Amino acid sequence: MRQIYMDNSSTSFPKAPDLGKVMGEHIDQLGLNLGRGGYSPAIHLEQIAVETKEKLCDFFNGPHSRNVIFTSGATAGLNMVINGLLSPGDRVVTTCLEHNAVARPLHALSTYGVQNIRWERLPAEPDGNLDVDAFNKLLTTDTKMLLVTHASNVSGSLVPLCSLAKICKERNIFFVADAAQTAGSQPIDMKGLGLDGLVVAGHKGLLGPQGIGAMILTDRLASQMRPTVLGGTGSKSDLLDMPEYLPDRFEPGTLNIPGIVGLNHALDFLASQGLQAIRSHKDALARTFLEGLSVIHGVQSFGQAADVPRESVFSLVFKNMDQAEAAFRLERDFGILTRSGLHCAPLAHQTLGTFPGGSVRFSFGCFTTVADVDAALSAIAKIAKS
Ligand code: ALA
Repeated sequence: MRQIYMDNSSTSFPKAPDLGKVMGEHIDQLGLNLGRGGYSPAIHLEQIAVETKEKLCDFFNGPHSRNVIFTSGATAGLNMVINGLLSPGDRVVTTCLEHNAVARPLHALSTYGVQNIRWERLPAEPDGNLDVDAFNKLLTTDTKMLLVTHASNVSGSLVPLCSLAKICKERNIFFVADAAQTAGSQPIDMKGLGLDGLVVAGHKGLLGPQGIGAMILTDRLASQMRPTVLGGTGSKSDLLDMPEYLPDRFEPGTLNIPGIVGLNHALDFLASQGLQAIRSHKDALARTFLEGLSVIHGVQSFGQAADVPRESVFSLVFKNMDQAEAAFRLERDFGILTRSGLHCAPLAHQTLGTFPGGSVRFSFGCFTTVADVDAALSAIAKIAKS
């Protein structure tokens, strides 16, 4: 039986062609540290790291390559922004679609300890649509930051960054987007949108390896953030304080250099394909999937329609069946790999009305084919009928 991978929201698979080969060659031939030794191979590695940052900066139209900070992934970047920016008494606003990478640190700050941080969430419609007017009311001038997911990892709904950015700018509120689901899949223009911060994972739409991600900060946001992980940077080593300048201020310790080399390679592959072509392909898959679903009984789907811009991530609830059982049968009988449950996003499931049972999530990647989608539809119909 052919295996069909439909869990690209967890991590993309396959990755950029030859990713493993490129990373393996790096480890075997040049697996040194960077920012430490002054010898030429280390300087060469430094150039690869800077080049990777330049590619990320271009890709997202960020402020400057030095404002790109490597992280271990989106969760680390989001924690660094949340814990580094917020101070006692601050107010922070998010959507109610957030992943636990945002919800758990904010819950901890607003519930435990002496931080007295106020966290408010904008409710959304069950289809994931947000009411921008309601945001307008919630974003009072005492709000320090608006932190939103760019797309729900449960329903695929996109959050309208453009309208929200305008309100934040008018009120001098830091605006940060969690692009774990959309980097490499949707166009993101940091400068055009006026985003202060963008957090991305390297291992999803960017087609790189796990363990590498980035946060891109404007100087304005970075200057207000405390580093939350402190240590050696190979720079200003005479000081016990962290360096003031970027990226060193937020990049202590040995970086994931094989991950950086892999991400660099993956960014070249993405550039060779073109983001627009990837987007059109995924949009076509989404239309096929949603059209097919509309004639299948016994299964409910959530999220926006195919004619509305969205991510190609879909949550289904099989009626009269445990969702984990449905996912199990999808794999056992049809070779289709999905993710069932709450997808680390209980707030989003509460919004959709699928809490605590969860859903079966199908998430397409740039290598998913129309034949894969047809096979999924046929499997869903058979399971829903049984
Ligand atoms: N956040 C990832 C997901 O949605 C892991 O599955």
